[in-house]
Amino acid sequence: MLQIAKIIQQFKIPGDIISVAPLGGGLINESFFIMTRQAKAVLQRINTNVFPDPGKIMANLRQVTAHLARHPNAGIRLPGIIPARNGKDWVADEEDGFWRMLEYIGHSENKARLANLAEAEMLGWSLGRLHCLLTDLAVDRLQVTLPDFHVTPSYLAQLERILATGTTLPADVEKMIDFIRPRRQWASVLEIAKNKGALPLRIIHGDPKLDNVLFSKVTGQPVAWVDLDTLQPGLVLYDIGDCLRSACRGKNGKFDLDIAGAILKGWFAEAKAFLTPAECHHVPDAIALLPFELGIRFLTDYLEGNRYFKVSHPEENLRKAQKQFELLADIEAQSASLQKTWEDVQSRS
Ligand code: GN1
Ligand code: MG
Repeated sequence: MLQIAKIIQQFKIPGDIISVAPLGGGLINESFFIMTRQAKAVLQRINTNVFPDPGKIMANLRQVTAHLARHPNAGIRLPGIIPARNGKDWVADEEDGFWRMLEYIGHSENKARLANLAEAEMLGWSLGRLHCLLTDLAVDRLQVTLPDFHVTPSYLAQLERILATGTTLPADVEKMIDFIRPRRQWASVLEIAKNKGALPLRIIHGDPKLDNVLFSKVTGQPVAWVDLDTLQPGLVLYDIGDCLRSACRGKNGKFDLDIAGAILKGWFAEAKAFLTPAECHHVPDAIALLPFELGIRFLTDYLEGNRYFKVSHPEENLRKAQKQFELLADIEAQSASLQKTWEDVQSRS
């Protein structure tokens, strides 16, 4: 049986443990909020089925936190690493798995939903700021923690392998497959451009969804990005697509174009310093592609028996896939307005 106190004691956190509580709703890793008499911290067990070599995650995190710490006016930060007593950044063994401890960023909160356009603009700014700060750290200094993450055609190929086995599918799955089919060619749009050398590899967050940014409870401003396991080389377009995917879905399930415009405005205020014309050109594709990709990932996991994402009931991945495809359908319905919004953001900035 896992004794969490035994794990905590292996990290350089001072004071006796007062409490340990589960933290956040992540679908991959396990996170705990730790309080001792003298300190607070976040303890996480990395899912080694998803991340086969978590040492790479920690090496990337160490480099990036050190890099940001050198910027006098960074404006945004990442949680620091609390080292282990063994001299490394983590503890690991066969039985209990791979654990790391990170700084708890106090007086801050994450948001399930944005309250207004000002918050949306700040969210966009905080992502653009992170991207901008990372442009002067050479991309080849970072290791790949999760190969082919956000390579949509790879997820599509995985789904097609399952379908090729000829299993009988329920009607709602058939409907989703019918939705996916006409979009298969388009799903390679970013990969084709990347492989032609038209889109540069940059250091990206990889999972910059709304609830991975912490806002200060004092100033209301974004202060830190968390969930850094996919901080690795990739396309910056994956990040802006994923940010809008997570933050622009309104209560009615529709894509909120005003929120999208505000996020893009905040992001571009920083990102215009480095974005290439080809990257700018593909922003609308990325906004549509990320919900498509996540829908495919949820659906595939459902068909494979819910092995990747944590679920609390067997149909959860299927319902989540449906929501992503509905979001994409609405993005497509508003594509002309989205294009115009993005053009306005670029010309007004
Ligand atoms: C996973 O565990 P969590 O929620 O931070 C996933 C993301 C998805 C997200 C959907 C490594 O992140 O790509 O967007 O679920 N992370 C990984 O909720 O697969
Ligand atoms: Mg994550």
